[in-house]
Amino acid sequence: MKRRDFLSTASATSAFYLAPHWLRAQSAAAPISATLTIDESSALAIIPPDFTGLSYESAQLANPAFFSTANTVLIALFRELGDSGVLRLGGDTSEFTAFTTKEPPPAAPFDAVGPDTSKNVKSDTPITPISLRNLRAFLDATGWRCLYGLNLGRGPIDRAAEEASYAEKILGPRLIAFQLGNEPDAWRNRYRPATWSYADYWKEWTAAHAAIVTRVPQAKFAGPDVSNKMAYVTGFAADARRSAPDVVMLTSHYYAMGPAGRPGMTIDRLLSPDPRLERDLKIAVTAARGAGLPYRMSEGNSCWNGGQPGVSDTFASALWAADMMLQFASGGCSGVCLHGGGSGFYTPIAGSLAAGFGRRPEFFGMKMFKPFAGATLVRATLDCANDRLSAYAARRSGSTLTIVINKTNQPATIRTSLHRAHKQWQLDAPAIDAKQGIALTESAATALHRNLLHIPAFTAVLLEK
Ligand code: BDP
Repeated sequence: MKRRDFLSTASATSAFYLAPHWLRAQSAAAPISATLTIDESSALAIIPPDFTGLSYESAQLANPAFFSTANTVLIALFRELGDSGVLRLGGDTSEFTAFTTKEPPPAAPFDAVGPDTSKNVKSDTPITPISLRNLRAFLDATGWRCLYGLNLGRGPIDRAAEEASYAEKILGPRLIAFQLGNEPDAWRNRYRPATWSYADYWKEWTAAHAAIVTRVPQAKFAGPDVSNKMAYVTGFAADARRSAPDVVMLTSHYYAMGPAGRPGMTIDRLLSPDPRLERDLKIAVTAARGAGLPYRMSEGNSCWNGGQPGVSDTFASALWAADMMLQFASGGCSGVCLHGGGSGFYTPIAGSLAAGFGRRPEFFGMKMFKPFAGATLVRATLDCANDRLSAYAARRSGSTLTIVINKTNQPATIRTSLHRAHKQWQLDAPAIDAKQGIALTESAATALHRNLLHIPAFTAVLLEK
């Protein structure tokens, strides 16, 4: 059976024809050659079934209709990405939420909100118990659970504690944990003085934690949900281990590039390996293991400050997302939440109730990861001089999954011990900078021929045997 998923009509962007040489697929060029060795008996990491996640601004809760069972299209899109998954609510706007039990609730100030940017002028957004009840039903319908961000940056903490008591009761088993504050490592000269440090944060976190558990003794926590300062991650893991047994998860963010608008935020850079990912992931996973906790990348995407147009919203982000998710999984991470919402440049799902919802290019990269949820990653060694070609393999209920992601503009020919496969999924687009026409196609395994895997330029191929 052949199934095609189209974003809309297939078309290359006009920018493609003006694009630098390397951006164009060189189909006739001599293929890159590589050797792939898969050790099917090894076990690198078990990928949790709910590995895939999405992150939305907390302000989105100000519209109770958004995360509700009435939003059937959004529910279907969540399920298309994962039978279970994690919805993280937080972001910069989580420091501007104002929980209220006032009836009737204030009118929703907007339909959908995009990722926060430095240009957004923020004001308090009301969240009411109705939004929480609708969110619970939405989560029940998707099979997903949630990480819930409370306002620690601007407070007051008593209001956050009241919100926590409602959220705990209403969300019940759909709530994984509360997070206190968004990116506290970036609060210096913003919500806190220039001298703000991890020690100050931990002191405040402890006081806020005490206020919340007084009202919600069974509350669970995740953190520190930082932007990039790994000292907060290691500090929090050690402190939580020592004195907060109700911390159930270690979290931090990852943006591959940023800020948007600065020179150098290009497709070329997004497709290149990022040494920071590997370095920080190792630090986080080591800290988490030391504390007996899972580690989740709780918010991230291609380029912060709202995303880079022409990069974050193109097919490059799909190849990047599939590769990035597998890198995090290989490093022992328990899940990732791709930030988005509204019609933000990097959002995987774009739209609103009024305008309808659609799949952005990145969505297809996340969807390609879906069969890996719940699988056991095995060792896949790719012998290749080009570091934009990557391969991963996993075992899953009697079958083996092999994925090759070709982020180069040349085709690749890969010698492998794999000689047969039943099914193939191919992720491609008319051009690397295409915004439409992204296709994830299922077919018989045609990329594999007598131990040779043929992967076209700017294409990912997943084989199942
Ligand atoms: C992160 C914030 C999030 C923003 C994002 C961005 O947590 O709210 O939307 O950056 O700037 O730091 O795109």
